[in-house]
Amino acid sequence: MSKKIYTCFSTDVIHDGHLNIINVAKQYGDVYVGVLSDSATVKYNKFPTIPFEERVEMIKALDGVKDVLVQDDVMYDKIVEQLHPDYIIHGDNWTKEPLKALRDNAEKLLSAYGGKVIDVPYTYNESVRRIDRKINEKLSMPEYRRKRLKQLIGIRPIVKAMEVHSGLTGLLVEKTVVEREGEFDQFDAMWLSSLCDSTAKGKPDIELVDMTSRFKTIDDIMDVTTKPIIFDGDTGGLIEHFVYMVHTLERMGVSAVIIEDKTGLKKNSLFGTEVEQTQDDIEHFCEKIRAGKRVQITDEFMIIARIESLILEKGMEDALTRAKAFVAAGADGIMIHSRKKDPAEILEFCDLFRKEDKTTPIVVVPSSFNVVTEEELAEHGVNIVIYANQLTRSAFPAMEQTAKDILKYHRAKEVDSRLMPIKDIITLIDEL
Ligand code: SPV
Ligand code: MG
Repeated sequence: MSKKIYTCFSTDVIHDGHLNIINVAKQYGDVYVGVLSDSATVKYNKFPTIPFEERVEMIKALDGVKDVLVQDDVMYDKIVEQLHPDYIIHGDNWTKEPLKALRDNAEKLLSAYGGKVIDVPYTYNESVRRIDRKINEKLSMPEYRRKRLKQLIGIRPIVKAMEVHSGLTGLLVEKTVVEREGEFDQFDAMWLSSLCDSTAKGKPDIELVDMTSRFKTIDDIMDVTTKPIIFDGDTGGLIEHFVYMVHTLERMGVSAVIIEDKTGLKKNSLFGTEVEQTQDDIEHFCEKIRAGKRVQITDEFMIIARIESLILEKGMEDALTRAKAFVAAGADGIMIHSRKKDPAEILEFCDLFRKEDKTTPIVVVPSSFNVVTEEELAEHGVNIVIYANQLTRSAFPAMEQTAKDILKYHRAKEVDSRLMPIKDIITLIDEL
């Protein structure tokens, strides 16, 4: 009986590298190719640009492929149980982090019955580079990027968004992939925080940084990334202005705007009742939502209503009444905020809201109630978790310490061991 050799493709385009793997694999026996499902792909790879069924057909049509299998998990356990391959073959990029966990997993499973892994030199020539670039460009186009947030809500147990305020922070959120205990993970989306966008400019978070400047930040980020963007629209401003904000964000390819039900001089919610903040009345805020929905062109863009009742200590009942009214006015999602350390009130809100509304996406920002896990939030019906400011808050102390130490020692040697090598910064930035 001929030997079975298995490989898994997580790609939208077949290039020289894949053909090379099949050619090498053929020499060992019958070639079986797995196609990674969407939900597994988005854990560590780019979002697929073609539907799963098309990827299956594309691989079935390849010369030398005996059969195509669906691979639902990034790891090989189920496939090995199902197919019992003699070999698993992969490009040798899986000998390095974070993909090394894949190789370790394959090796462990195969060694149980004498199977073997095969590493083939990873092909990265000009043609592969061009294909990578084309996929990236497609993913970054407004019509592809805009709809991706809704797509991700459909396939992720909880969508994870991370704060960005510059091209560099965008790149970090775009590219960071980790592996922990056999699970890969990456951020799904970017949060364009008003707090961090303002802070990066040394300005207070009071709707002072104007929209022209905020759109420029979006443009800087979009220019070097592909992931969907959720924009912190503060109060949305005057209704007459908010419609123009929606128009521009949608055209740019932003996926969602979140506006909060406050009025007058907005202050950051994390001040709570320590500063004067006024909540908008329900009908006026509904009017704003309706106006935004009226000018929206695509079905993909989302206007998410953020409720400040718990922040302003107006009570759960008020928060729920508002949620119901805002959804009825057309809001595509509800963000509920709290500055308590204990997540209890947030979870209570989610449970009560979900009793009546099973589908409207819920968004939370666990800056204060940071003990809560993504799994717990998902269990209570949360769809999007936003890490709203942690990159800024981690970068600033590191920069401050470096500044102090250079002043103290009159040279930079003492800080050098803490710094990222220039070479690594250069490789972070894509060459065109
Ligand atoms: C922001 O990040 O700007 C927010 C979230 O609006 S919070 O700071 O928690 O209010
Ligand atoms: Mg904000």
